[in-house]
Amino acid sequence: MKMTKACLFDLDGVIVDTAVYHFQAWRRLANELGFDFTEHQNEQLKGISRMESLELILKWGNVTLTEEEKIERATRKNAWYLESVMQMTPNEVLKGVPEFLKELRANGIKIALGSASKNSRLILEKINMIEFFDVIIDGNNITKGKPDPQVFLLGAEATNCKPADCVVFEDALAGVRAGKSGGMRVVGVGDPKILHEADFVINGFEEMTIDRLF
Ligand code: B16
Ligand code: MG
Repeated sequence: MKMTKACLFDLDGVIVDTAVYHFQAWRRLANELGFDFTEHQNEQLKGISRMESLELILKWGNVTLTEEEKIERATRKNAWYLESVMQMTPNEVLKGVPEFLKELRANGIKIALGSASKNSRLILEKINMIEFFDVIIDGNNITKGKPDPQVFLLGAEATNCKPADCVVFEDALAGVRAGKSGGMRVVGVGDPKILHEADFVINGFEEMTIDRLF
């Protein structure tokens, strides 16, 4: 029988939806550089790191920058993004998440964050969720982004659990692949057509209960 000793959660798109704030800030940056991009293109930025996102956006706009200019632009984008993050409230936590995390905790299952974001602690504080997490692994701890499994392997290790005893929750295909290649079971959160490589897909946490983990 499969055991579940730890659950590893992505942040953006799983616990809370920060994608819209990323989109607004990246768009502002693109507009400054003289071009625009669509919400559809923005989908490709989900789950990937800040610098990888910038590279893609610059490609869309056919803009070339020096390494120094890239860092300067990414820093500006992050400052705009943080203006939105500072306004976030606990109302933005996605439906059913606190209830599910309480259920995990009541059953002695460890809870870890596995996010690409370097702002994850601040976001978790703003939405009043930081207390739930036994372990936080994020963009500050990793050298390889998803689909590399590093973020989830470090999460499993920090909870003292084997990958086979962990379940990952992910909204991005790159994240589903990261979990699977790390040897974990993966629950997709969102569109089953995009996340079909997951073990199963939920629409949201209202439909998730602990018995579905085993
Ligand atoms: P930051 P996740 C990811 O969060 C976002 O989905 C992605 O759009 C963003 O570029 C990345 O974090 C880095 O964020 O600029 O705050 O370091 O889905 O891995 O929780
Ligand atoms: Mg995500």
